[in-house]
Amino acid sequence: MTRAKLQRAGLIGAGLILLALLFVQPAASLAADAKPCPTGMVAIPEGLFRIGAAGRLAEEQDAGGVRLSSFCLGRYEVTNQQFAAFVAATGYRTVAERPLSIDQFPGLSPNEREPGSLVFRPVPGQGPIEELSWWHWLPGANWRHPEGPGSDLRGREHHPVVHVSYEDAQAFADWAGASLPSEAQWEFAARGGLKDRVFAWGNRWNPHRANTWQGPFPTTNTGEDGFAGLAPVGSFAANGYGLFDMTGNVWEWTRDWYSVGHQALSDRSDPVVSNAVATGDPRDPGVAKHVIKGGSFLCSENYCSRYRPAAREAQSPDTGTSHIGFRLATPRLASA
Ligand SMILES: [Ca+2]
Repeated sequence: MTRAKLQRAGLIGAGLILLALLFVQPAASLAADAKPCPTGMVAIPEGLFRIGAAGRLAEEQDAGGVRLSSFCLGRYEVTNQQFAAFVAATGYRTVAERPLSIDQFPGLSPNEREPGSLVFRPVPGQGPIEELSWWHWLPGANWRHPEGPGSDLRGREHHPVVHVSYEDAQAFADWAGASLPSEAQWEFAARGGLKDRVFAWGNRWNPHRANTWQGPFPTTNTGEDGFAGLAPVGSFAANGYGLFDMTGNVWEWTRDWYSVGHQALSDRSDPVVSNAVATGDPRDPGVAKHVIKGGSFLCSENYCSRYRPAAREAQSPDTGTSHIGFRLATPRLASA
């Protein structure tokens, strides 16, 4: 082990101990034969699985065998309380809190370059609904003010942090001495030990197993699952690996760059698509995007239904929204 690795191992310990103190529920003990994961993380066993799903959405196709080494994954999505600790310790300012660059956006007026983020608003039920018309650029919206100026985090300490870009999530992970999971790690973990099932718990949809949208999207969320918006992490049952909110609540950033299908991952060990693919999202050519996983409280049966482990979306790395967060991963530490 190199000095750099030793230093990093020390950071992992310090950062994750701090995180452990902030978790809202105690971690379950690991199996007796498992090498330890940091407190607040779950040991995911090594395994071979078929990534993606045949016969569903185009971007999920070309499911192939992927082999993974054992790793550790955050039991919960990173919360506002945890992100606040990071900001307090580092003075970090998120992308949504910075003005848009005049170099990158020379055509915008100073007012239009104000810091802000994308916020979801339900659409009135009358008349035709334009695709994505439920997203609104809101100056002043950021992780501290999820619905813009006037909103705050009171009572939301244990909600997942939102309005975080990929860069913000990566900065938090660096501070914690961890990383973001790869798409393959995330999907394997979301399956919870089940093989080729549609959902994280089996093949039958159950709105009471996760924070999703009930009712016709984007007009009416009935809140049948108990939450019309975000839920505190861990509000729904864990999957087979003891992981919470791998279905819904917030989408979660992964390290992989997005392209349609899984050709780049099939028949590989511990794969990650680490090269930006500017043509990866045919809906938005020229923009390289990261894979996000798990769906959110906005995913519904009638519109998105991307709350399945195999489902995926593409997200521009500089763009956080009110329904994207993340969780941490680390390599499985060797036993002492
Ligand atoms: Ca989630």
